[in-house]
Amino acid sequence: MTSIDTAAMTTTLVHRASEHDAWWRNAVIYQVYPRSFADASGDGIGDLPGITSKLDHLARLGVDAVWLSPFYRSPQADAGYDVADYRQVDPLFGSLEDFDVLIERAHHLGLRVIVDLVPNHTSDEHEWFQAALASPKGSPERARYIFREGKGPEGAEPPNNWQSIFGGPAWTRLPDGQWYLHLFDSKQPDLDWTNPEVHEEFRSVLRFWLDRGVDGFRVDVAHGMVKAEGLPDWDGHVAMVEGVDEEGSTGAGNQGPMFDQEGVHEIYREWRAVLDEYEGDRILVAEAWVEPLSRLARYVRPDEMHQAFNFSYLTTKWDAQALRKVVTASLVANDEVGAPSTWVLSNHDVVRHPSRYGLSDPGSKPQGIGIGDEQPDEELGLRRARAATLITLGLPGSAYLYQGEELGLPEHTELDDSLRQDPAWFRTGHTERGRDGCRVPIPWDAEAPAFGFSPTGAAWLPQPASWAKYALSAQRGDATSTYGMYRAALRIRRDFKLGSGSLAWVDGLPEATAATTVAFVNGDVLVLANLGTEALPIGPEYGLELLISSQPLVHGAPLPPDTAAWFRLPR
Ligand code: TEU
Repeated sequence: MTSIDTAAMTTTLVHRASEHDAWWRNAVIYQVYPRSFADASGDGIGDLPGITSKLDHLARLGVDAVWLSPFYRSPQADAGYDVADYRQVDPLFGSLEDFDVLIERAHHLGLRVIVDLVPNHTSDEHEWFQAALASPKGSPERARYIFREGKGPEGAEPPNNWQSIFGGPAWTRLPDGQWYLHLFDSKQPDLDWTNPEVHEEFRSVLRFWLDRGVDGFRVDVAHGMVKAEGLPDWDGHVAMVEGVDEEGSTGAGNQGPMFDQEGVHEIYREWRAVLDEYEGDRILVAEAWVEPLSRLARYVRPDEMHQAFNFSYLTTKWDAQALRKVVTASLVANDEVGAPSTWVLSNHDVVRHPSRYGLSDPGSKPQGIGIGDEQPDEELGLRRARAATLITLGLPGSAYLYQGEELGLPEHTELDDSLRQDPAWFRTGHTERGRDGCRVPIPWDAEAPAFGFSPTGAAWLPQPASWAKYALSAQRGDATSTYGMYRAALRIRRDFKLGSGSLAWVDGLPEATAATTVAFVNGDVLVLANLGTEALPIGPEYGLELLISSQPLVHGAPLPPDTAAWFRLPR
């Protein structure tokens, strides 16, 4: 078989190197899920002092910023995505003073800090909702939420047929007969974004955190805040963990009268103006499950948000051609509006990518994995995940990492159902396993109780015994470990300025391998990934210098299946 001949290589340029140097355009941002990162208090739930104690780990890893999932006062009906007070830290996680210490330490280490903003809904325990319950129909207190009369005799049926994303109806009835809308749990009533008071309040919340020094906000359900006028019926249903359809959609797009309405863009323009009043480059990142990518790009137009998670990329299967297609579409769509692409493979809502890639349909997106479900092939999944990471970090743009992926952590797929806490598990009548499996506390120390997550050995979800090998302590100092690979990749990415680089696909690969190879050039670096089942020959004579590989690789030897590598191109 002919090998890859870089001398004869032709390429198709789809994205030019960026001339902008704002930090967020090429930043690697690490998601911390506070309840599962590090527990300083010993109650089994991670907290802000725990995070502060591990910031040096993140600095050493080489990321640029940290995004913290919600730590605000909350009854924790959806692990903090049900906020009762947007300006207070929940005692579970610490205090505002703890937050100040965290951000000061992070900035000292050169790490920026992004916090989560949950504007689609509040907790039902928020003082606004409590006031709405205590006030009559038609009152200004109720006008902050979406209260409606029901249909049918005595209004006993919900105002429309919308389903909650967590399952069950999206409406709950009060004793006085009115119904309120909740796209998620009944303890998460949706705000009415046609009400100027809601706008005013959230501008003020933004200022509260900007004044405390945050570098930006990840905006929860950024595609859902405005609903179509009249709240028309819709027969579709969006599940929390959407399956991937075979029609070409990756499953990242949410349609329906509650998603991607024009009005959301006005909100982001308003917020952008607030951020622009502040010094430093403060950013907004959209959690918007919107397809196609050209629609998603509208969230990152110059006067709106800075970044939008690329869920189309996350939901793409382990398939070289599909990856090439989605990467091209992403870069083209974002270039149209002058925004970077924001690559992501895992977060607190999806099955961890090593486990997704270890399924018989690799990269498919299950609604959680439980003991009765197909169990991923752990070794194969990790092998592919490591290759996927080198593809991702080799792409120009920004990238998000989810805590634990630098350890190669799989999903906990054998969690006892009795321990599950995800509202989706309960609201679907135990048909969707939900997201607990990707939220299990991080193993830091193979020898310590709860693998060093907490000083007492307490952990709100148990870690599998097999996680000892993933602990940081078991990987540190080992260059071939997943942790070692991430550190090296982040360093090389920085040295070669890959984040602000270009992308040109390599054409004319040997026919037998073209369909199963991801091959692109970013600046001086050739990124090669073999997703096929045969080794991919690389001509040693062409002077490719191996920079890093996802599996041990001998110089000039063929690239094994499910392996990626970065090479420096000869000058
Ligand atoms: O998730 C929202 C979310 O993922 C859905 O909006 C999405 O449309 C769909 O499920 C994907 O097909 C965010 C948080 O990340 C999550 O943890 C919260 O539970 C949720 O919002 C409610 O705040």
